[in-house]
Amino acid sequence: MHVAQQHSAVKRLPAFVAALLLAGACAVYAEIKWHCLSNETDSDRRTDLFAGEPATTVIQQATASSAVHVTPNATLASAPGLECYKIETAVATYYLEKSGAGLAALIDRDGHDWIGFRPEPGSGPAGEFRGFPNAVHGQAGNYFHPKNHVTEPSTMEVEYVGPDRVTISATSGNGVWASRYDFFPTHGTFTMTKMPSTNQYWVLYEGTPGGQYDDTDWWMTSAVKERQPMTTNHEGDIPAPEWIVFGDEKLQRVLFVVHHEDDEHPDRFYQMKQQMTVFGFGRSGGDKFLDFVPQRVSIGFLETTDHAAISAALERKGLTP
Ligand SMILES: [Ca+2]
Ligand SMILES: [Ca+2]
Ligand SMILES: [Ca+2]
Repeated sequence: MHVAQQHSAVKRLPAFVAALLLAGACAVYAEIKWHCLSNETDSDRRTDLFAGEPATTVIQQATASSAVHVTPNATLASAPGLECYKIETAVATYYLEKSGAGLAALIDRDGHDWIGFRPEPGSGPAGEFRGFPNAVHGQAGNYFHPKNHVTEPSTMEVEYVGPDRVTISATSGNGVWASRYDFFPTHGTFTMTKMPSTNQYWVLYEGTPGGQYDDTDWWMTSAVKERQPMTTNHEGDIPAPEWIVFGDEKLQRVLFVVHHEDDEHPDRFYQMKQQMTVFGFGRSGGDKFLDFVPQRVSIGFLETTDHAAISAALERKGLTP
């Protein structure tokens, strides 16, 4: 009996050691995760403003999930009857409306839709005008705008699906315009890839900062470092780097729009009927100025409202020169 007990204890020993090692490994992992989630310094936070880094990186590795996930046939309650690609990341959910080939919704981590497209004819800035990039308007067609009664159809195709990128292309029904959407863990990038030599385009953000338009919503650019109210327009070119952010006084978050290629063309902002933003790269009045391809404009969220932190984050991600 005594011998048998000894033998049994010896047999159990490896399991006991394994349990100790496992407990130790868990403790180390928990410590690493705790450090990432809770113990980062202000400096760390400043350098990781695309929410979720590095904490989310740890979580994502732990759950082995993709950083960018696409659902090919999604519907959007605010745009009934229209089919969308739904692209989900840790910081944003994008709804890319298929027939118009434009973003109909851009939803932050708290559920606020910063675009708020609605297709009802006649809704104007309260719905049908909203979207991104709304790039081709009244020149060789109306394309790359979520489908309203003016938008003409495009065809879209998923070109690539990987854990860190989803790429979807779009071709206008008349065949003369083409574009591409790349969705990354931290932002989305629209690229105009084909255009007629006789026309020009713009790239617009027409939407609802923080989920709805408020007079207290605000904007800043790379050059305008203090918050400007919605009632203040922006006229003229944004000097390099070309970016603008929009904020909502209730949120410690901005939506950014970055034009990767600097130019001297005007970049205009105004609010329309206190219902949506109208911002355009390559826009003055109703005139369009973007005159070559490829050109890229990225859009996404940053979990800060600090000008210097925004500037540093966009530069670090390679979105600005
Ligand atoms: Ca708002
Ligand atoms: Ca410029
Ligand atoms: Ca410009």
